[in-house]
Amino acid sequence: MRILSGIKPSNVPTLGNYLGAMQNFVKLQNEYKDADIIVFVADLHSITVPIDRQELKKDIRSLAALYIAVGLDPVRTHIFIQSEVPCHSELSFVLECNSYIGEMERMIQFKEKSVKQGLTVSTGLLTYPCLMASDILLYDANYVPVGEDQKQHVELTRDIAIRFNNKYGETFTVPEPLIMKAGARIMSLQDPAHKMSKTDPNPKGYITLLDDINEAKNKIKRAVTDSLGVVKYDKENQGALANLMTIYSNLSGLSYEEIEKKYEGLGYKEFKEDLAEIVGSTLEKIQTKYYEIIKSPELDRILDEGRDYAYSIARKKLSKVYKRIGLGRN
Ligand code: ATP
Ligand code: LTN
Repeated sequence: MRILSGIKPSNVPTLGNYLGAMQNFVKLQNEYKDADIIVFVADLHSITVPIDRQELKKDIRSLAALYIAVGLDPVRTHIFIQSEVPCHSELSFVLECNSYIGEMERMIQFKEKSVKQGLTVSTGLLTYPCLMASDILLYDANYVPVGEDQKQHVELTRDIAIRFNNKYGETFTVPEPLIMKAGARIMSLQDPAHKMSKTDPNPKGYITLLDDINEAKNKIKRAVTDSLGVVKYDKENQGALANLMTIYSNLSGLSYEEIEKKYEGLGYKEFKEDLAEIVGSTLEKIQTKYYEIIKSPELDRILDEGRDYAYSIARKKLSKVYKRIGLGRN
């Protein structure tokens, strides 16, 4: 059984990325001892929107180090950088020829991002789900852990795989998305109607894993809350508090009921102060490991191993695909 996932290296990952994706990779790694686990830095996905070259370089290395800092064990999990395995782009074109423009235009993320960008939407942003499908199908991944917002792309990957298998014969494993319920969608600290995003123009809305600890604590203390003044999980009427409770529950392991009990008769202030401490100590642990690994030659060794492992699997699959279609000489 193989589990595979990736994250775009655009800015530093947020607490949303951590709770919606990275933390789940670690849980799966520790739970499924027999599974083959592949986690990559999806750097080709980052260039679908305009991005500064220096920033990209820095974010690629930084995300690789953060994977290890949050608890991925390079002995158990293969970690690599997507653009170092050219098969991803190669298969992507083949899949573009086996999917429809209408399917791409239907993707919610495309619609949202293209509205934001107006006339300068790149072709790559439209075809991006084919690249994501390649990331998954090259490795015959069985399970793909992602946040709620990526579910539609994994479903499209399934459709493309099934269509290809029907047309050319059994070639790809049809993957399943793995959406972990709690923490699947962490919302902005300033606007609970929008997901926490590292591209939010208001930095008070998100906390990144490399934020200064005190600054991060202050963002929690200043997060918007509702007017009821009671610590009770009620997504409908107290969306902002429910979001903070989700973060609290995920980081502390306490259930919503246990948190409600703990703060019975107390206001938001105590709750937020404790949450700020919890977030602070989580970041501190991650950052200590991060600063150790980011400057060590060990990181390059891990990424070389990951690249070679990924390449050996991907190249075989791509040859099979080319043969099935009739490309090349033999
Ligand atoms: P952007 O915020 O720029 O749209 P993104 O954060 O959605 O980008 P990635 O960085 O590639 O895109 O996301 C990596 C993973 O983190 C995905 O599985 C995604 O579903 C998850 N994720 C992103 N934001 C959140 C969030 N607010 N809550 C939970 N999970 C999230
Ligand atoms: N598109 C995803 C990141 C991503 C991914 C993948 C996730 C790229 N390729 C393959 C799982 C499997 C995103 O933007 N969050």
